[in-house]
Amino acid sequence: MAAGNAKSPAAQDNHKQALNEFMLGLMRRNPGEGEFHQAVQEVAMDVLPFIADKPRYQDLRILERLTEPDRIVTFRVCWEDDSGNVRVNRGYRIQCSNAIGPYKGGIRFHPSVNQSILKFLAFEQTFKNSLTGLPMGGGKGGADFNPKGKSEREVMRFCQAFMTELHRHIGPDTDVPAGDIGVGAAEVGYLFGQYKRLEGRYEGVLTGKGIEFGGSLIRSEATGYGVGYMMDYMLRHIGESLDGKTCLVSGSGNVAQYCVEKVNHLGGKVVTLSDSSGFVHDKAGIDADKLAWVMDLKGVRRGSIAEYAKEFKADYYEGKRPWAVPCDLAFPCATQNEIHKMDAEALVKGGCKAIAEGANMPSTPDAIEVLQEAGVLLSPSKAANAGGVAVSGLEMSQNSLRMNWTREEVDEHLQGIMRRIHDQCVDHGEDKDQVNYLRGANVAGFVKVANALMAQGVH
Ligand code: NDP
Ligand code: 2IT
Repeated sequence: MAAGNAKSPAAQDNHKQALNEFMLGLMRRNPGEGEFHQAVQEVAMDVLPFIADKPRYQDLRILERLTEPDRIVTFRVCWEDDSGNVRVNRGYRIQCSNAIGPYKGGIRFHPSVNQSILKFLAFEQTFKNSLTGLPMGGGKGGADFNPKGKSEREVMRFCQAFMTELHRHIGPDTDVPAGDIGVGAAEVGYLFGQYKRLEGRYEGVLTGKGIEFGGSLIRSEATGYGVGYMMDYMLRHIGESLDGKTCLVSGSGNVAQYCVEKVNHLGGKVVTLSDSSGFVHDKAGIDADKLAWVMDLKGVRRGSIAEYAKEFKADYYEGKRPWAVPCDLAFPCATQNEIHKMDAEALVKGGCKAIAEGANMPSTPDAIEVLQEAGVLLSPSKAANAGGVAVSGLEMSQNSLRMNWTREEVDEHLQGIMRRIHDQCVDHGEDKDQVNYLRGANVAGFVKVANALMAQGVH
């Protein structure tokens, strides 16, 4: 099925005007929320032309409704550090849409967290979750808490204080949070413990839990593995494979680590990793042993990626991103807006042919334009990193069934879900000679949520 966009210059002018009007209204209603504007514009660019000849979507104001979150909760998180000082942070939960299932999405602890960033993430999550085919709505939460330099007990006390307010807004059939930047298995454990203490119920209210208390096998690996599978399907679609390809990965946290593992498994060679201090370039490739060392560095010792360069005699570039290193494929897995226009130009110059986004919204609009003009295949985050939330959905299923599936069963489901996401992108994004994965993901993600909203009456 083609997206059915009218391509005449007059139709394109109309689409441009509709987009401008829509964005002006959105920006007026949401001043100072740059990341939210960016995420909405990326979706509206594809969805407005798609609904141009579908008056029901317009009359029922579906896109307007989806860009106004169902609700936003903000709250004070007050806790004591190890020296007995009282600390105050701001917590959030943004419930964007529960049209197709309970709100679902991660929790981010990072000093940069604000309402704009969480609104963009909750909005994106709504379409991503729709693409998985599982019954999950979209939400996101977090706090401007910086876990860096905090002791384990401080992190625990912060999680307990955060959940002391959050618990009244979530539940296994209302809103099911998980991890994101700064929130991994340890934090999910502390959050779960506090929820259970407050509610007195043992239920699947969070995903990414430890295997011993209701977690799913492969959840930790799922986002990074899914990114690898998506790239594999994109390459297969054009008759190629990852075998022998030189790959750039940014970030060195959960998503980056398991992306490297899967790329290695599929025959690619990863030569970079990064963090907030800079990036390392290891021409010899980051093999399984080096990756195990990185997992310990980041997951246990909470150190800087600069240490990798010393340990393995690799090059280290302080304060820089890896995109100027020549490559075949790139996997941004750190954070939003980490590929700027200049980075995109460097990627094109360096020979990059395809990108699968592990991080949420890692490419700026300028960068996307450069990449698309150069014909680089670009799987956007809402498609490429959906494996994480997909296995979260499978964790919810297993909790409801009160049973656990094997690694093989979960991985098989994950591969099937990523393949179906790929195929939906092709269905809605196939152009003459190339798949526009951005449009495919935006339109496919939108249609299901929009139809559910329409069926449920005006609200
Ligand atoms: P982690 O906290 O495990 O790792 C984050 C990584 O990104 C670290 O290497 C961190 O560096 C780096 N980073 C974070 N913020 C910045 C910044 N402002 N500038 C430069 N580097 C930065 O998080 P995840 O791996 O879980 O998340 C990475 C991305 O993937 C995020 O965009 C997240 O939203 C997305 N994602 C995560 C999913 C999941 O299941 N965890 C699912 C889908 C998407 P440092 O170590 O120095 O802090
Ligand atoms: O951005 C994301 O998809 C996540 N952080 C995972 C969300 C989830 O509920 O597993």
